[in-house]
Amino acid sequence: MTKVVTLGQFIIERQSEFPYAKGELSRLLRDIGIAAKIVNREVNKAGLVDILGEAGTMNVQGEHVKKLDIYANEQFISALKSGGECSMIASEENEDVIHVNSAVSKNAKYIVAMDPLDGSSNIDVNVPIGTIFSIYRRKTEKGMCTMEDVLQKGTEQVAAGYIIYGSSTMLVYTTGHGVNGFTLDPSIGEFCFSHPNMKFPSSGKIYSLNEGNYVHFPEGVKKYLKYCQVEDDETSRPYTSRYIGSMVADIHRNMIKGGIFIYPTTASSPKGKLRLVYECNPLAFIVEQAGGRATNGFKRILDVNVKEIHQRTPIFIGSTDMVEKAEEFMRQYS
Ligand code: AHM
Ligand code: MG
Repeated sequence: MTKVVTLGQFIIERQSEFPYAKGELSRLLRDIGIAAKIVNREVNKAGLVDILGEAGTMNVQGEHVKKLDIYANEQFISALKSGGECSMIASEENEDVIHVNSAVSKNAKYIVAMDPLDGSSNIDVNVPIGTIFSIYRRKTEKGMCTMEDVLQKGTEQVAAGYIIYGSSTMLVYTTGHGVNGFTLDPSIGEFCFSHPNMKFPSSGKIYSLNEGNYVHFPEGVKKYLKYCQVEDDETSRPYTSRYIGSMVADIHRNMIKGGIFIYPTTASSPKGKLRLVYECNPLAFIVEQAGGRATNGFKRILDVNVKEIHQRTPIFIGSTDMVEKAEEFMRQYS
């Protein structure tokens, strides 16, 4: 009989691989796993809002129904606060950083940046959504954290991961020693080790970007898109277009099948739409750890200087050969 390894067991077995290996990072990952299960339970019920009440209104029991992204934010923050290993949190849902001031946490060694529920436009339509998280070791020794602790480059991440709430729910993470994936078995309520040592295919046939923005794309992206659509037997073109509109789901699919995801600058988002600290850096870390590539079209995402927590960036991420090809077009035309 195959032995089932749960996320908790796996984290303990691999603890020696973690930087500083003192157990704190293991506990932090475990806390994130617990919050993910609670959020998953609510995400699965999202279709019942008509019965239970629309988000932002009262449900039939007269209780206030929270929007799912607010609910997810609260669950992750509460798990991180009570876990005691995180001293500061940056979240897409909060304008400012959150200092965890409890006696146990204020000297904790780790900072977490997160997008608690990414793909918000898909929440109400039963399409995969995700959670993205990034973990840094704080720079200051103890006491209240400063902005220096959170404004670290992507290269300084000690761990990063995502949860995809899809046809099944998965948690995928890295601590800089490859990428491993766990699938939630709802019957036992555990994330079970299912995708060992995930690898991004070096080339692929899928391109994912919002083509509706075509007229506003930089010239390099327009030319790359045309390249993807031209017939060529040797490189199996034309490629296939797949765009879910949930970055986690688009990148997860591409990691399994091979492909590129692009969110470039556009006329309405001249700095790009996606956020560096809690969307692009963690996904870039995971993708690089799986053998893929992530740049802003010219420069490695993980090397971009971080000036503020909600900073935006264009992103080209996925199979190395495809991202390099897109960069060639960017260098030539943009
Ligand atoms: P969100 O954080 O408000 O959900 O926005 C991020 C999402 C990504 O998951 C997705 O790739 C992108 O926005 C889709 O944007 P668009 O609708 O402009 O294509
Ligand atoms: Mg988001």
